[in-house]
Amino acid sequence: MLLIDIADNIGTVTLDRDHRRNALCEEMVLAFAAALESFRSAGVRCVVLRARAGSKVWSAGHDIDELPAAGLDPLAWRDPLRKLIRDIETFAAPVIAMIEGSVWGGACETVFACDLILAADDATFAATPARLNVPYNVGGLLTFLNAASLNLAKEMLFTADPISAQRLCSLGVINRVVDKAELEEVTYAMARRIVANAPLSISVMKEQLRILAGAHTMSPEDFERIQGLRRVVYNSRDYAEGVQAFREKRPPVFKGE
Ligand code: LCV
Repeated sequence: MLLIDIADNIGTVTLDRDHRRNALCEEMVLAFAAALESFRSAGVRCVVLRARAGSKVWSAGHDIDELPAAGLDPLAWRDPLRKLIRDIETFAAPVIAMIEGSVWGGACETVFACDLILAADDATFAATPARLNVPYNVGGLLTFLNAASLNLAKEMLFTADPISAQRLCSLGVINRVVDKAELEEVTYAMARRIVANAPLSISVMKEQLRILAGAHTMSPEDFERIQGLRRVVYNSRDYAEGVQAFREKRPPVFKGE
């Protein structure tokens, strides 16, 4: 499910589950965590997260077959996607997302949680909770808010439309858009520049920025209100319809109940 490589203090993780469009299943997330552990032991100073060259789909997001039945929080703390995001954010060295093809749902958040994003000119990004009637979790929405302006986050989340890499780059969400033929060279040139700098300074600044980006106060009452609202959504008939429609390869019919 993953190809792992270490060269010149750069660790590379290649998503390799194309038959399921690199959907992020639990087994893949656990393999990613193991890869990061091996990178830590090897003293890796920069990670590149990519799909195989020429991929049409970078990742189709959360493995829909692993979404829980209605009545259970689909993005609870222990969910594989939540673990993947935390592992990226807390890894001591920078993680560069190297994107070609389309990115969907939780994979969009995964990319936005990376430290740097370099994308090919054909890459697109679609946030899809509204396509499945999934009530995104608070930390996940914060990832989007830290990456994009409030109205862009709302456009992505409410329309679920794929947004071009060029547009996200013009809005500061993506670091670089590069011609696909040069993407790998430009990405690894940036990784080498990071590796040549001081790893302690970089890892401490990464952790400081993670803490600052997450420094939001919320009253227990507000948090409980949000969780109650989310429970209504994942308890709804629309939640079951969203997953069922995907499995039956048909458009969902949402009734707001
Ligand atoms: C499991 C899949 C998936 C998949 N899971 O190929 O952000 S949230 O809240 O929504 C969060 C919960 C989340 O991330 O949910 C997932 C959101 N992702 C999506 O909505 C994208 C769903 N996938 C697609 O729309 C298409 O698969 C794309 C456009 C990515 C690729 O289309 P393409 O025609 O190239 P297929 O659809 O034929 O997919 C190939 C196989 O991969 C499975 C899909 O069911 C199919 O399996 P079968 O060959 O058994 O039919 N697959 C694709 N995405 N997220 N399985």
